[in-house]
Amino acid sequence: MRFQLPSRSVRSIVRPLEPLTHPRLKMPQSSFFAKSVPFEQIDKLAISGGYSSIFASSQPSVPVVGNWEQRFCRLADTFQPILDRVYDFEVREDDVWIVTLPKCGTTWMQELAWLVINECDFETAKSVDLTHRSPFLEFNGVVPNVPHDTIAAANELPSPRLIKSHLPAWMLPRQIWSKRPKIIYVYRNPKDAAISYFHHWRGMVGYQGTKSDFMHSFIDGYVNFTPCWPHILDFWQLRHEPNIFFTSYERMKGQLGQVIAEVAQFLERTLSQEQIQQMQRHLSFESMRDNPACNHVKEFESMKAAAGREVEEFRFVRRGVVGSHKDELTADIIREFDLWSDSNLRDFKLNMDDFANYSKFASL
Ligand code: PPS
Repeated sequence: MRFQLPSRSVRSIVRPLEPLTHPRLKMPQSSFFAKSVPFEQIDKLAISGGYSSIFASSQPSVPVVGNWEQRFCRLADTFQPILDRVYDFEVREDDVWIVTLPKCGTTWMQELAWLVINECDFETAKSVDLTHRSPFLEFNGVVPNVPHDTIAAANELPSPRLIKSHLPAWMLPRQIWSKRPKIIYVYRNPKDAAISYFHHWRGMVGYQGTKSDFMHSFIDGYVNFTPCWPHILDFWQLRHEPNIFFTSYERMKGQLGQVIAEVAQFLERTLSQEQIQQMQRHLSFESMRDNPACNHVKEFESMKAAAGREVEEFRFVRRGVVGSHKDELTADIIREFDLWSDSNLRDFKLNMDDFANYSKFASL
C-alpha cells in the first residue's frame, strides 16, 4: 500500500525547535526569558494577552541531559509574573509533588496520593475541596488577578504537602533537585490527553475554534505546557531516581489496585487490603465524577469569569476512558499524531507502550 502523507506538511509534525540565537525579549533579571509567538497562531486559545516560548536563562539544575539553548515551554503571557516565584519556591524534603502534562489523570492521582498520605481519611477527602488539600502551584498563571494566591497557599500548608504542577522538570522550583522530595509523574497517551484538553478549553475557557485547529495547536506546541514529548522524556530519563515515580493513566485504568499499592510503597506508607479496596471504590470513575470535592468547581468558576465567555455545560471528570481519541478524532488527525510521536521517539527507540506499561516496582 502506498504511504500517504497527511494533508499538512511534514515540517509541522517534526519536533518543534526554536532558532539557536534568539533575542532575550522579556523578563529581565529572571531565571527565564520569553520570546513572543505570533498571536494569530493561537487564535482563541489564550485567555487574554499573548503567548510566548519560555527559555531558561542559564543551564537549569535538573539532572537531565538536554540541549538547553533550544529547550522551551509555551505558556500564555499571564504566567510570566509568577514563573520566578515558582522557581524560587521553598521546597520541603517531605513534600510530595504530582507533576503531569494537563489532562493526564492529575486529579485522579492527587486524590489517590492524598489518601495514601493521610491514612485513608475519606471524610476529609469528601468534605474539603482537593484544590485546598493539594494546590495547583502555578494556577495564578492560568488565571491571574484572582484573590486566592496559590503559591502563598502552598507555602503555608502544613507538612507533608501534596503539590500539583504541570510545568516541565526544568521549570519546577530549583530546590526540587537539591532537596529531592518525592515526585509522582503521570503519563497519558497524548491523543487522549489532547482530546480531553480540547473539551477542557471549550468547557472551562470557552474556546470557540475547531477541534482540528486545537489538535494542530497541540501537536505544534501552542497550548500551555507544551511541547509535550520533551516534558515526558525528561521524566522518563529520571524514572530510576529513588525519588521519582513514573506511571501512566493507562495503568491506573487497568490496574488501579496495583498502582495504589505501588504509590504506597513509593511513599513509604502501609495500606491494608481492605483500605486498597475502599480506595478503589472511592477512586472509581463514577465516584470521582459525582464527588464535588474533586471536580474543580472553584477553578472552573474563576476560569469562566476570567475568560468572560459563555461556556457550554462541562463535567471535569468527563469520560474517563483509554482510547477516547479513537471515536473523537478523524483518521487523518490520528495519523498526524502518530507521525509526530514517532518523529519524537524514534531517536530514543521508544514507543508509547513503553510509557503506558512502565512500572517502577514491576515485581511487586
Ligand atoms: S487537569 O485539568 O490537567 O488537572 O486534568 P486531569 O485531572 O489531569 O485529567 C482529567 C482527565 O482525567 C479523567 N479522570 C478519570 N478517569 C478515570 N477514572 C477516574 N476516576 C478519573 N478521574 C478523572 C477525567 O475524566 C479527564 O479525562 P477525560 O478523557 O476528559 O474524561
